[in-house]
Amino acid sequence: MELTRRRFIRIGGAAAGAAAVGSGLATRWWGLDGDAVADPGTDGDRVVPTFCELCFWKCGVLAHVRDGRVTKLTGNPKHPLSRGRLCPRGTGGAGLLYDPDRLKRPMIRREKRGEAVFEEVGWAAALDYTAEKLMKIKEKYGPEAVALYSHGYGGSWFKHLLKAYGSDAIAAPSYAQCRGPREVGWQLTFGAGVGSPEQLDIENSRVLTLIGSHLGENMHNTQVQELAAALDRGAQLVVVDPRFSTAAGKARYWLPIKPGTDIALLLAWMHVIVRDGLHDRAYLDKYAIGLDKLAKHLTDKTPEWAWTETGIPAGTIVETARFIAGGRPASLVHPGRRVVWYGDDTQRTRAIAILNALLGSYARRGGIYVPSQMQLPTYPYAKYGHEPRVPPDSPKDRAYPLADETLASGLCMASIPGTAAYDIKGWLVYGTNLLMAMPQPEKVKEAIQALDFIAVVDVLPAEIAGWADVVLPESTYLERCDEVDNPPYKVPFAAVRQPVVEPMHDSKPGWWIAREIAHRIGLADYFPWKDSLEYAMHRVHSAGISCETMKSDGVVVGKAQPTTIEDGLEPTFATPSGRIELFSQRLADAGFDPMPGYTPPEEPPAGHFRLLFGRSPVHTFGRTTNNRFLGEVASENEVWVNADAAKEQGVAGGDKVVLVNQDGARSQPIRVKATERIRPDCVYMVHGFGHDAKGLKFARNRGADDARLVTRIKVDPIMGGTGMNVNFVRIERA
Ligand SMILES: Nc1nc2c(c(=O)[nH]1)N[C@H]1C(S)=C(S)[C@@H](COP(=O)(O)OP(=O)(O)OC[C@H]3O[C@@H](n4cnc5c(=O)[nH]c(N)nc54)[C@H](O)[C@@H]3O)O[C@H]1N2
Ligand SMILES: Nc1nc2c(c(=O)[nH]1)N[C@H]1C(S)=C(S)[C@@H](COP(=O)(O)OP(=O)(O)OC[C@H]3O[C@@H](n4cnc5c(=O)[nH]c(N)nc54)[C@H](O)[C@@H]3O)O[C@H]1N2
Ligand code: SF4
Ligand SMILES: [Mo]
Repeated sequence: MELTRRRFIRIGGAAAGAAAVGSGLATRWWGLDGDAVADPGTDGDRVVPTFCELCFWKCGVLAHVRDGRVTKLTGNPKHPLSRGRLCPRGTGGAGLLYDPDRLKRPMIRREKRGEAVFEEVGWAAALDYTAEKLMKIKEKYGPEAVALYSHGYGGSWFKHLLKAYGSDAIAAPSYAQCRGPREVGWQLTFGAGVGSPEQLDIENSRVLTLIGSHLGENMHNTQVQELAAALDRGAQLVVVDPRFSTAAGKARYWLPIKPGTDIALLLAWMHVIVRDGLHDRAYLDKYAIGLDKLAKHLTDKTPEWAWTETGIPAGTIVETARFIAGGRPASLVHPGRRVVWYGDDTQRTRAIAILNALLGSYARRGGIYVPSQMQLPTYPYAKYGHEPRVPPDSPKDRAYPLADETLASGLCMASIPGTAAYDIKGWLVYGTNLLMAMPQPEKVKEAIQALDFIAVVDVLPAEIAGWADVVLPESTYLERCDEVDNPPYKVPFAAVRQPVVEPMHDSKPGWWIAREIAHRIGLADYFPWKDSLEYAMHRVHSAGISCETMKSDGVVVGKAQPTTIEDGLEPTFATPSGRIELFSQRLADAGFDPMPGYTPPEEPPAGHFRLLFGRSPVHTFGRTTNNRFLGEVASENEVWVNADAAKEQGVAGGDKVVLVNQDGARSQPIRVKATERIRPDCVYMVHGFGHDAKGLKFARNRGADDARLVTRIKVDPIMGGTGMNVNFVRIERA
């Protein structure tokens, strides 16, 4: 069967979201509509419902098992996030379970930190060692000197452990290196964050505008399914991206914007909408404040002005502004997810929020919905005994009072002695590969070298594990039960992760590891349950949900609540004024622009390109690039270079090059993709390749790592997010 490029990038209709239902593991990949290999024939298998951990979306999975082996993974039709389908990554989850490179036994470091020389030890020795180190730090510096970095759903046990121990220094790169600015931008405007899953009613949108956010490559399952459904129903897309993304291929308008100038475009769109009276006046009168001030602020933000900044012709700006307004209130401007781009990111997402407000799309069908959540009582364990101390996550004399979570970058810097309010001396790292996820990886290494202790809980020998003093091998999501999942969503629901097969090797589930540590440091009262399934079922039962149904269905969906004005919801806004704040007094009081302003980005130096990066539909960061199933589909990244620019540089498609950034940082060799699909002033690559960890035998030395080129950041002054699209590279032949 022939796989054409056209079919591969197709995201319409049934091809979206990996139509893997009823097919084998490696069959019917996203975009393929025939079986590539014979169906393994899994009729009669035992089926265990659980939820996915190949990314952080947590789709419901039906895991098929025969003779103790997982035979295939399909989407749970009852689960509202999967709706019967998984994305390609979720379908390939068994590639993680059966990864021959998995961490198999606990290990203790035997040579210098970072040299990755370890001795395998038993669990008792590894846990005793961890407990001893934690107690030493507590005695010497106090418990708040230990930080936890935690990403992924199994991290809840370690968060609980650290709070019980006495520290609130808990962070993930998914905030200050990802969603943070948009949460703050949204809170300042609507009084509530965007949340994850994003509270966006994409399936009912008439016009969907994407600023960057490359849905279809960014493969969060439900969003992509909803996008496909909306397109099938005739919804129109406006895509603003310097690169012709997969979504751009489906769009009515593609605006190849000059990187870093989006605020100018957003202001000009708002200028046209307000000038021409295309905004939802009745809605704004009822729910918003500050329209007069905004209108005044927009007076000189004309399409002609924005043209010179963005490279988008004034006529196109006017036309698209009218087009977007024409779809209101079911006209949704997506807030994005990885929004840490240029350091003005809170203001850019504020601009997106304000534009949505002008369209009247908040709390509207086809716009932004107001979620509901299934309430589950907490398990009755001991109350945390300590007075919380503010984590030292911002440089000494500079605070980010509007940040609503702790900054991973801040905790990292606070580990370099003498730079913060107090020094961090110990790290617990759960499910985050900080050396690829954090900007300025050399600083991360400096921070690690200054620590008294670092423990890593992971499933794979990722780069970060190589820097650990003790490595604690966790069982994968298919071998364990975690906390119940009950996120705010369109419908209230609760889902359980159940062990599908026995833990392989000498790995242990996170709940067990955390509890064993707790028992060794006098915190047994905080872990009174027998195991995590008993814990989860206690919570489910005390919410009045049948444990039997939960176990057999994997998910229980509650009664739908009104989520939009159309359903009878009367929205409220937890802002100081109780209204949508087009003008933010809070920002003004904190010394920031109360309405978004525009500052032009820096130009690339001669011979340089701005470095942009994004996602592959078949991988999640670097966490799946060692997965053989997924590696079969994509095993290395390429650098996208505009075809004319490539010619000027004397390189052609397929050539291997090295990218060298403004500070002299060099990438690994990477193949060129010469294409018309990107502007000539930037280059683009997928994040997550270019592993150098010895133990990742499949992924090692395949493609290049963008993180090592992010030696420069621009910090968002409002909430401390690390803008990372501010590095420039030149192209050298490899
Ligand atoms: N398959 C897959 N899906 C994922 C993930 C994954 O690892 N794999 N990760 C998930 C997570 S945690 C996140 S945060 C999201 C990230 O996904 P997104 O939030 O969609 O990420 P972005 O960085 O916004 O999007 C990258 C796109 O922005 C464009 N871009 C770069 N600079 C600019 C600019 O200045 N202006 C404009 N308008 N566009 C620009 C790039 O060309 C690229 O198409 O994806 C999620 N979904
Ligand atoms: N340069 C650059 N930096 C980035 C980004 C980028 O695009 N470019 N993206 C940013 C974004 S949007 C985000 S959200 C962050 C994400 O950054 P991270 O949170 O670091 O995510 P991953 O890279 O997926 O790291 C996951 C680690 O968890 C391990 N793991 C996987 N499953 C399990 C499990 O079940 N248990 C345990 N204990 N470990 C597990 C993996 O082996 C891997 O070591 O990175 C940010 N940093
Ligand atoms: S979006 Fe894909 S990888 Fe993420 S949870 Fe869902 S199926 Fe798993
Ligand atoms: Mo993210």
